[in-house]
Amino acid sequence: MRRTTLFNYNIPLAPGVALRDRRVTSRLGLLVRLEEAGREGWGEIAPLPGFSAETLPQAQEAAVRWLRSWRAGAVLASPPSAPDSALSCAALDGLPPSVAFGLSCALAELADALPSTGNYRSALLCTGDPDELIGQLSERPQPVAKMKVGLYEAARDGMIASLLLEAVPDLTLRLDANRQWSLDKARQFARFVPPALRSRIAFIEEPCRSQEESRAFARETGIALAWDESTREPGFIAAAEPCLRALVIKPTLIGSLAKVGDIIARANEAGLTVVISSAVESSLALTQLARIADWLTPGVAPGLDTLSLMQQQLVRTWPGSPLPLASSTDLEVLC
Ligand code: OSB
Ligand code: MG
Repeated sequence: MRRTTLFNYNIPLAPGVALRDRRVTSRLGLLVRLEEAGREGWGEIAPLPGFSAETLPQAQEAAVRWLRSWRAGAVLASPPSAPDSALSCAALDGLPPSVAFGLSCALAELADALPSTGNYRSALLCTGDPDELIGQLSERPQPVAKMKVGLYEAARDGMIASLLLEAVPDLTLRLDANRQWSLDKARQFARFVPPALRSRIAFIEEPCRSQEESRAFARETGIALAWDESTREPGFIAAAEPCLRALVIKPTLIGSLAKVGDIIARANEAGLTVVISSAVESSLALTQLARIADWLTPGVAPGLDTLSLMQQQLVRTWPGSPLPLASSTDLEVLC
C-alpha cells in the first residue's frame, strides 16, 4: 500500500529580505510525504519566485498528478541494493525542476538511498555587521564566508572584502555579484583588493553582465570565476575553461537528484568544484541539501546559510538553529 500526503507551508521571512530587488515577506512551498511498507520519505517543492520558471500552483498541479500515479503503482520501487537506480527515475522526466527535486528526495529517502550524514558547515553568509561576522568566523576551524557584492558601491565592496580577509587570516572568501557589474565596475572593486589577498578569494560568482566580461575580469585580476546563473541557461554543459573554478548548483532550480548527480559528475571530470546551494528552502530541504552535499560533493562547504532569513523551521531541525520548529501536524494538508 502506498500513501501520500501533500502539505502546504507559508513561512514568514525576516524583515528586509530581498531577492533580485524584490522585497519578500514570506516563503511559500509544499512538503510531500511518501509512505510504503512501513517506511516514509519526505521532499520539499518550493519554486523560488524570480528564479523558477514554474509557479507554485503549477508545481502543485504537477505534484498532485504525479502522486496520484505513484499511489496507483505507476512508478516502480527501486531495488534497495542499487542506490544509483534509486537516483535515476524516468518517471520524474518532464516535471518542473522544483517538483522533480522534491519528489526525487522523497523517493531517495524511501529507498534509503540518501545518506543520513550531512555537511552542515555551510559558507557563512555575510549579511549585516562585519565585526560580528569576524567574531563568528574566527571561531571556526576552516572558515569559509560568502559575501554578496554589486549591491552597493564597488569600491566599498572591495574594502569590506579586504577587511574580512585581513581580519581572519585563514579565511576563504566566496563572492557573488549576480551579474551586477560592468567590466569597469568590476575593475573598480579589484582595485581595492590587494593582489596578495586575492588568492584567498575562492571564486566570484558571475561578476559581470556577460560571461565574456566576467572572463576578462578574471584574466586581468587573477580572481577565479564560478558560474551560477549560467548553469541554468539552455544548453549549458559543465566544461573546463581557464579562469573557471566552480559551479554553484541550486537543486530546486535544476531538477531531480539524478540530474544534479549528472551535472556534478561532469563538472568533477572537468576539474570543477561544485557547490550545492540553497534556493531559500525550509529547514526540511536545507537539511536534505546538506546530506546531498556531503554525499555528492564531499569536502566542499555548501552554500546553505539561508535559514536565518526565516522565522521558523519545518519538520526537521538544522543543527544548532535556535528557530522554533513547526511539525507536520501544524501544516495544512492539501491532499
Ligand atoms: O544569488 O546565489 C544567489 C539564494 C537564492 C537565490 C539566489 C542566490 C541565493 C544564495 C544562496 O546566495 C546562498 C549561497 O549560495 O551561499
Ligand atoms: Mg549566486
